[in-house]
Amino acid sequence: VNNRTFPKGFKFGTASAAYQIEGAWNEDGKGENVWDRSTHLYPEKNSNATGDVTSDAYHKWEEDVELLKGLGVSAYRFSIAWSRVLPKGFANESNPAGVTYYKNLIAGLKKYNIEPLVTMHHWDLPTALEDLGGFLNSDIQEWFVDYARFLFETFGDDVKEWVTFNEPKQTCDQGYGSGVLAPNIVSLGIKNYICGHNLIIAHGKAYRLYDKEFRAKQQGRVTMVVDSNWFEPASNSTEDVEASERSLLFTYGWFAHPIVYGDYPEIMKVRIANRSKLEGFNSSRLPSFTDEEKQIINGTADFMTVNIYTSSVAQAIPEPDITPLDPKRDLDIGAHIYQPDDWEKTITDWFKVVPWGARKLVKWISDTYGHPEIIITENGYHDNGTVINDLNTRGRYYKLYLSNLLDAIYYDNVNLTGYMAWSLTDDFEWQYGYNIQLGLYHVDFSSLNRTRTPKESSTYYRKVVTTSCLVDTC
Ligand code: GCO
Repeated sequence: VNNRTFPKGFKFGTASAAYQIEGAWNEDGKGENVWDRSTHLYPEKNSNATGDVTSDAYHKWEEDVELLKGLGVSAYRFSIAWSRVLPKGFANESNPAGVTYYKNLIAGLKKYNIEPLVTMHHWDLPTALEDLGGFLNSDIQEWFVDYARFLFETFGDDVKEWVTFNEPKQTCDQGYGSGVLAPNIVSLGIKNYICGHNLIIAHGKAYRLYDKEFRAKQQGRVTMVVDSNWFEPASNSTEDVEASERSLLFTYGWFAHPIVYGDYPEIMKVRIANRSKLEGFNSSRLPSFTDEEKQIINGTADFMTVNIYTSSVAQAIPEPDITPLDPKRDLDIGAHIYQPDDWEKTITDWFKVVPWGARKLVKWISDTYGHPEIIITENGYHDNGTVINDLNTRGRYYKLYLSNLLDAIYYDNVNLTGYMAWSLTDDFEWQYGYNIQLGLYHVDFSSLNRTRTPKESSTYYRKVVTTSCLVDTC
């Protein structure tokens, strides 16, 4: 084995999410979710686009499974749309057609020995539950456990890798903080923390349910998918190095610390409590876990994950005045977070190509959480969706990121066991609609049958997957 070859058994796959690819938003008994509602009610918040049809995977899943087979991947990460299987969110009323859809998909994958890695919630909460307060209502903990039980019972004999929630930071910060994502509630610094709190406990309770009633028989694993940038210190001053660490703890640690160690990072608790006091709140804006809750959530990740696309710089700022929370200058974190102009950019502000950041981030996760098994659950490159000859852009991005991840495996001793490229096909990209795309396969959204065309990057990825190697001679 040379150091450009992925270890034996390394899992390559691709990732997707129900609302982004399925379409069929109101077909065969599916209930409405918060994304259906947001795109229909607030087109201006969603680039005037909807996921009503998108890449139409609901009807074209067989073709997509063939594409996966063609890539040679051993895993496929997808999500179940809660409101497709439980139209009103509650487990007492299920939708047989929705169940059949996922049963067929799972069977189709297994026929080709492609392992399903299933996300239970990828942002598409049923509106029936949102109308009761969604993630702001602590009852979500029980709604979610009932949903999880339904999924374990219905699919658990075939699904061995479960993800409870995808990118809770975005669900909460953007869904209940900045309001950029559905359900578009604006309450930065307050409701986003309440959302996160309920979500973490919901995760913990679902994990305990699996332990108690399903694990012995089904022998699967349960985790959460957490996203983060790497935050490079602006300088090697102690202050900037600390600002970088704080940024990681407020981003990745917000969710990872509770599910690994049973509580929020100390620095988060201290900073938010102090600031809340100065702001005149009579308790911290960050809720605290009871002892019983701590026990429920402690140790509830069977393996760790990370979605990484890009990196930022973190710079210490003087302890700020108490002014309205500004997402650009995150006062709770106490850092100025930015992406330098001279980093390689793509077509959006959001995104710089920073391959070395991926290596540093997985090393940080490994060091911070006791050398766990880690799977990259999303990584990918976006452009405006018209580029088929993407070998030197998307293909290059994959090569550079994978190369840095190999360095993490061989030189930093990180126990990285899998990698899911985002995404198999072009899709609905949330607030960007169809203006940015990340697929290995192009989708013609103007054609009735949503024709898929391989991009050059799919050929590149196939080569990596089938040889496990990044260079020509391994
Ligand atoms: C997530 C991600 C994906 C996006 C991807 C590319 O929530 O897991 O946001 O759904 O499509 O990050 O933008």
